[in-house]
Amino acid sequence: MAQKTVFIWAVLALGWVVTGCGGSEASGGDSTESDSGTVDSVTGDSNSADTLPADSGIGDTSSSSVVDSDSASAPGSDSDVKTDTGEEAETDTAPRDTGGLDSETAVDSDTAPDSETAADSATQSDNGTGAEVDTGTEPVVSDCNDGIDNDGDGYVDWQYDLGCVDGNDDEVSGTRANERGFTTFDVGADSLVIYVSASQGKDSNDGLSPNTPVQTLAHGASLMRDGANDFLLLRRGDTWRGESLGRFFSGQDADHPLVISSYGDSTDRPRVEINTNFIDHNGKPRSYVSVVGLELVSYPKIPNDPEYDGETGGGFRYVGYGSDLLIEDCRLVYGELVVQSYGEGQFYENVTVRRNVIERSYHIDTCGQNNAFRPSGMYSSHVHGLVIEENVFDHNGWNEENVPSACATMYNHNMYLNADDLVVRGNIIARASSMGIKMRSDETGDADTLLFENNLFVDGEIGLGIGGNTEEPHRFTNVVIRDNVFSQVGLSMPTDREFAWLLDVSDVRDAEIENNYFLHQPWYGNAYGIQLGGGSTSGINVAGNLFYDLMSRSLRVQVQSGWGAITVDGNTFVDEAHGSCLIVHDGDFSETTYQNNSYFSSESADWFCGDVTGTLADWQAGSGETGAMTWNGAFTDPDRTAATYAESLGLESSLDGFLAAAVQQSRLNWNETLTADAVNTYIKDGFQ
Ligand SMILES: [Ca+2]
Ligand SMILES: [Ca+2]
Ligand SMILES: [Ca+2]
Ligand SMILES: [Ca+2]
Repeated sequence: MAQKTVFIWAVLALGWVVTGCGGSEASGGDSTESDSGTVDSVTGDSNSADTLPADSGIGDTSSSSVVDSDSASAPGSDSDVKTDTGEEAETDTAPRDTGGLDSETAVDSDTAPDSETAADSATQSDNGTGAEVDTGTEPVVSDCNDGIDNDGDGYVDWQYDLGCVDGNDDEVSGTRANERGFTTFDVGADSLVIYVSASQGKDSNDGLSPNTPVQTLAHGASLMRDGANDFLLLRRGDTWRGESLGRFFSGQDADHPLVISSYGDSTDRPRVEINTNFIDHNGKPRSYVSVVGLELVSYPKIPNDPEYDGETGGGFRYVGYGSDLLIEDCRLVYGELVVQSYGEGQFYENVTVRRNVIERSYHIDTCGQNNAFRPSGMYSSHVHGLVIEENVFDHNGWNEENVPSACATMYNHNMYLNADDLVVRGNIIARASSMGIKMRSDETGDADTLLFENNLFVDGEIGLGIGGNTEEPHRFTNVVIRDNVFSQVGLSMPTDREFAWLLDVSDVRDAEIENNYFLHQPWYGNAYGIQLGGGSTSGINVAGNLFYDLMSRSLRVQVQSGWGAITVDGNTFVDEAHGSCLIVHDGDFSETTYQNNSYFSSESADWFCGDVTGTLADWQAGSGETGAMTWNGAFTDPDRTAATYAESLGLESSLDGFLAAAVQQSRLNWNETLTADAVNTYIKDGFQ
């Protein structure tokens, strides 16, 4: 962690500009260039959807034939995939780089040790959502562990009945609110349920019962029916290698999806070691599919794997269109989740990504800001209705600790998103190569109705960036950013560049930025809590946020002529240690209203910089702020971080220690204390 004493003046003089993905190059000092430099490649990404070559190989999208041929060709589909979506897809679709997994190694080296502990403590301490758990070691008897088919559907207990969240539940599927936040399923009267076991199955079996499972995923898939409410269940604790499902199928309708899930006595997810995408729509429509509870690891990216190459792998490549796709409770290691609408006037709609762990997507040879490879954790383009909630996105875009040439770059992120009706809620977004979330939009209104709520952003070099890439006005509209915690962005300096930007908002029309916590950035002068920039920023309400322990600038406002109606109201700005400017406001005040904010800086005189420099009195005179006051309060425990939280749970007292436990989350080993909401509540409670 470098410590910096850079003067703000220097920063200003260099004129850093936030530019989103490309913009992350800021520290180089060149904003504009970086933009344009990266823009191309970046632009390629989002445009790629449009320019993707049609699937030449596979002409028809019509239902059944496609299905057959698809699934048939699944194993061999590599060639298809590559040829079809070709180079463009690769360069463009950043996502395609689904890393492999070194799960073993990864796990060993950094994740495993703690995780065990975490898991243990978890289970003991709070796992028992039910009151029963507390009462001691006696297993609680519930419908889901009583040996009885309580709901008469032919499936017994948590091992086999998909209406069970775990052993402490009933066998009927309910709403997520009634199933502790997980998606459960009822098997339909006309559903087929196909069992697959790598360890116990034979492809000569019928696959219709847990006693007669088939062995390979491809054979299991061949028994499914396209357009049906069928279930492909993988035996938990088993491992498959080198198998994938190609394009797979569609389900019946939104309420009767086709489901890939799991069964059996183990609480370990079924593990599929892949060397290509597990599912790859590859330009075709697919709808009503739920993939639940799988571990997908790209084995050519497992450092000690005999077939290691550091390049090959995959995850989910949803490039095509369709609706009502769910990915839940999966762990994706070294791979990428891509949802990219492709096809004239065709879009993905209602895509839900929940309670997954997506970690360490990477590609070798990314050092020196090489942008030839663009692994991120998740990539989306032109999705209509995208919900991303309660996931762990950790350490995506790089894996330098385990693979020295897999360096962090400014191009790779935990999430790289374009969507309308986007909800990003309750996620842990940690240790990104560059940005926790990069929002992308190249045209006016091309990303509309975006909600970011109660996420934890930690480490990386930029928290959430909304802007960059082009200068079209109002590229982002109707944005709500509330109740998030941004803490220790810049902690590990992934790309070795000394800066930390927590939230950048540029060319946004109508945004509520409310009740967020911008915390703990004691290292760099090239830094801010929030930056408002761009040429068309308007209708922005920054209210009720807390800025604490930020070196350099808490709020940076760079007014331009196209701005309108900016309000900064009722925020608290406190720097007790770094002698910082709390607000740097460049430009006039005709479109900005400051009111009712509280301020304290350890800087002797200049609490404010930019066009009004000086004391609070100077600021009030120059900015016209009414109701401003000097903060003279005290916080109960403002130094709380993910590390101190980990310590409070009995884990290693570090961010790494916390994340090592968090990436072990799964439905059958769920620990409420390891959620973003739990960490955020703990941190926020330190500011009472
Ligand atoms: Ca039962
Ligand atoms: Ca049952
Ligand atoms: Ca239930
Ligand atoms: Ca049931």
